[in-house]
Amino acid sequence: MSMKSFPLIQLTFLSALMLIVGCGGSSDNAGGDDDTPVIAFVQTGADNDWRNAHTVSVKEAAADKGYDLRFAEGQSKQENQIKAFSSFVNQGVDAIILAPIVETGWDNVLEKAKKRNIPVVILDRKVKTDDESLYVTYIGADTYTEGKKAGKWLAEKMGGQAKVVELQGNPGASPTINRFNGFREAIADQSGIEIIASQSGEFRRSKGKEVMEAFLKKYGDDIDAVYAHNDDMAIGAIQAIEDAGMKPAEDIVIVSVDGVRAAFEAMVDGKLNCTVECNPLQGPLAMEAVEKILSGQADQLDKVTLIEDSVFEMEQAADVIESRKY
Ligand code: GYE
Repeated sequence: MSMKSFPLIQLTFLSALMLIVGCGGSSDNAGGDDDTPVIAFVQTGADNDWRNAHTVSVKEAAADKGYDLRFAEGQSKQENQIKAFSSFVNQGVDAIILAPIVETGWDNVLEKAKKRNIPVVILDRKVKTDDESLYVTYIGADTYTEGKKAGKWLAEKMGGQAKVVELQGNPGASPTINRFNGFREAIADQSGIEIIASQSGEFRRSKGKEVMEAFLKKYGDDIDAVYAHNDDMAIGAIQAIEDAGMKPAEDIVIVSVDGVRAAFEAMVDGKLNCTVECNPLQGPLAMEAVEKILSGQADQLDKVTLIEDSVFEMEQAADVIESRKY
């Protein structure tokens, strides 16, 4: 069901929306009458290296399948994502892939898509809904296990004794919630590991730096370790630690999540101790799911697909950095 008609008024609204939310890659055949499937992707934003690699992966995988991809990103605001999602429903696209910024608040738009028989794939972050039939499948990283791996690694590294500060991701986002809880589960039996402060750095480098500066002002030398929910915030924290005249990875041990290239570079430079991988190259899996759905084989898809990842330490970084794909 490619788009057969595309009223000018909608096109104008869409163009305006795309300007507002900074979208790219609108389809050339909007309103065209070939049979190319039209797939919409509603991304969270473009806040960090992981997110940008994720966007590229989805766009490339869509191109590989020969799909016409319409892209919108919410500039980290759910409100923008909801508007873009609704607009894609109104356009009657063939499927929508949603990477939801936060877990809750999606039922209305998902119901709207269901009423129009537009299948939805939830990618990367989870949604919380009482009605699981509102989406076909969820594909993403096992972010709870990532948090556990970070906690386990840190407890071992610190010999069970450390005062830890935590840089959380966006409030309400599934990886934030899972990395928060998974880490706590891993250190539950470690009475010597104490989380002395925990605040959101919004998964951003600049915000990670800002929050770490405040932590350093307040707790100074008491801080033994940083747990950052992503690498970009860890890199911001590294800058703050250096600005405070301390040595990252030596005076303060740092563990984060994602495994982006900049984290490997920081490890090679001896400034980051460990990163728990979270693979953003999810485009091919997403497009395989879309292909199954469009060919009437949605029932073959698992409701949940979790991607397993590895842990990388500073000592291995130089050997593996060249093989990193993001
Ligand atoms: O770790 C972070 C991004 O949702 C798993 O979101 C993803 C996270 C990733 O902003 O860097």
